[in-house]
Amino acid sequence: MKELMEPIRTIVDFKKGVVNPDRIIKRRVSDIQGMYADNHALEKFLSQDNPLIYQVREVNIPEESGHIIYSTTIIYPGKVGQEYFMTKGHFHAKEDTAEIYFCLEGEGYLLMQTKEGKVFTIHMKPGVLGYIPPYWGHRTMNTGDKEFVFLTLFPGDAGHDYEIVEKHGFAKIMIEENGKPVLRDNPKYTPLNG
Ligand code: PAN
Ligand code: ZN
Repeated sequence: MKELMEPIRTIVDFKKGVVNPDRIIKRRVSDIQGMYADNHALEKFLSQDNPLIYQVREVNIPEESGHIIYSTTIIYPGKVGQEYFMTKGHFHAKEDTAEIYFCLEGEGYLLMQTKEGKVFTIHMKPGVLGYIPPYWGHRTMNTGDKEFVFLTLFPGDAGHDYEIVEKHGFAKIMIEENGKPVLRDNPKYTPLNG
C-alpha cells in the first residue's frame, strides 16, 4: 500500500507570517542588485549596510504534482533610490501553473507580466487576494510604510525561473513620485521576443 504523507498544521501570524517555518530565505539588496533601475542609489546602499529587503518563511511540502506549496513573504518598507523594495520576481518553470497571493498585513503591489510584455498590477492590502493565472511572471513591492506580508499558494511542481528576470527584467518598475507609487517603463528591460 502507498504510504501517505501526514497532514500538517501550520500557524500563520498575520503580522509575522508562518510561525516556526522549516526554512527562512532572506534576500538583501546585494541579492537583487541588477534589477533596480538606479545604479547610483544601489551602490550607496551596497557600500553601507546592504539591508534585508524580504524574507520567505516556508513549510516543507514535496515539490511534486498534486501538492500545494505555501509560504509567507514579508517585504520590509524602503526604497533603492525612488524604487520600492521588491522581490526578485520569477516565472514558474512549469509555465502552466497558477498561484494565489493573499495579503495579510501592510500594502503593496503585485506586478504581473506575460512573456509578450503585457503587464497587470493588483493593489494589495489586507484581505485582497490576487490570482496569478498560468504563464504570468510575478513580482511584489512594498509601497507602504510598514511590513507588507502575504501568503502564497502554488502547485508543488511549479518550480521557479529567476534567470529570465535576471536577463530581461520586468517591463515596468514601481517608483515613488510626489509621495505616491507610479508605474514607469523599466530602463533596464529587454523584451523577450524582440
Ligand atoms: C512566492 C515567492 C516569494 C518571493 O512564494 O517565491 O514571494 O519572491 P521570489 O521567489 O521572486 O524571490 C511565489 O511566487 N512562489 O512561487
Ligand atoms: Zn510564483
